[in-house]
Amino acid sequence: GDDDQLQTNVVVRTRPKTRRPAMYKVLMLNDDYTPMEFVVHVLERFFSKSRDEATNIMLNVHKRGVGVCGVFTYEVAENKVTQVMDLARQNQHPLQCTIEKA
Ligand code: TYC
Repeated sequence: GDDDQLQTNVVVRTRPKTRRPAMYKVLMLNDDYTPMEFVVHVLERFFSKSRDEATNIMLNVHKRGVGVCGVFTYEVAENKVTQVMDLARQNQHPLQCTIEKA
């Protein structure tokens, strides 16, 4: 009837198709020149670590060569790396950090 002709063939999903985003680790790399205090500052400022946490992470990176600063979506992880590298460059430190899929 008239009502059928008004049908628009739209299917409504009753179970929302949500996907968790892929997560990425931000890794801090050791070097021989960046001051320990600068690395601690970076971990406090950009990764919201307490002074104790930041010191532990920094010392781990110093001893083992690499450490995880945090795990984020790709966009946030990229932003963290850019912020860290910009501040390191401004202060003429060779500090490097990078992203790895979690
Ligand atoms: N190895 C540096 C030093 O002895 C300290 C350091 C720690 C540098 C962690 C970078 O990601 C780093 N001054």
